[in-house]
Amino acid sequence: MRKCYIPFLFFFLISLTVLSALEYTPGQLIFKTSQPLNIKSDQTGITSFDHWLSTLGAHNLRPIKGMPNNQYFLANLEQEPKWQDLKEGKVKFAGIEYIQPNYLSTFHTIPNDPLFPRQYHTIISNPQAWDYCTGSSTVVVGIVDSGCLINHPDLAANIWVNTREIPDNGIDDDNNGYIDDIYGWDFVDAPELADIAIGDYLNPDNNVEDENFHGTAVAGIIGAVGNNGVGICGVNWNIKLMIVRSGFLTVDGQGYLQDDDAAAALIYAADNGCNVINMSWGDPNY
Ligand SMILES: [Ca+2]
Ligand SMILES: [Ca+2]
Ligand SMILES: [Ca+2]
Ligand SMILES: [Ca+2]
Repeated sequence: MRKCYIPFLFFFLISLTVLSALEYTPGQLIFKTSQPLNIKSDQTGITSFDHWLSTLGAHNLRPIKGMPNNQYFLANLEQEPKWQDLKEGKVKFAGIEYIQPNYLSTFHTIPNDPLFPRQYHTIISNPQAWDYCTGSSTVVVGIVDSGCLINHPDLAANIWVNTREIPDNGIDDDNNGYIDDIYGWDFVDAPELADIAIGDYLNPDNNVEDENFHGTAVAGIIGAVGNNGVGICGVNWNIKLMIVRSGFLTVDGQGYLQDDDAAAALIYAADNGCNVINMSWGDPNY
């Protein structure tokens, strides 16, 4: 009987070892320049920095989506730099403000116990607050997370809709740089993590559907429709939830958010009218 458990335990431990080891995206770095610049043929024009990049086999240098002023860039690498030396300032370049890994954040834990929402309402005294206010549809909260089940019966009425965009016509009607972004945008672009990622982790697009349900749970806590006889009641009964997907599912049922995708998502949320942005994720290492 005992033997039966060994392969499962082994698999579990292997999964933990592989996944817990990932603090950042292998084979990538992010850098910020002191001045705006244009990348040409994978060259920044800063000679010493370009030389250092070439020793790492850097390629596909590109600006991070949505970040301002052409100062934030991502590069793919054939070889990892000595991150400790960079951290300690032993390696630095004039014209480069910082160099960092493309860190991976993990979703904050939300228990799956069905009565948890009732507990937190009591803990933060929501019923008393609801005597004064139950939310407002003029307030837009950005849910930068794993996406959301936007047709969920207890969420649909509170999902933000981009009224300046005409759906499904293949045109960026509001000229914000994103085509048919009716419910927000999916910024997940993580081909480097193909070994552990599953589902929709490759192509940024207007599909903000949630695959590990973390974002849906977060959206529900913040703004499930209240007093409608359905499901739970959000802290806000009435609010607009802008879904900005930047995290994906991994084989262990958890997930990650890459810094470059999360940064682009935050910029989108701020530029498109969020009053508040929620980020229920992070990394205990920094
Ligand atoms: Ca648009
Ligand atoms: Ca359109
Ligand atoms: Ca990415
Ligand atoms: Ca409800």
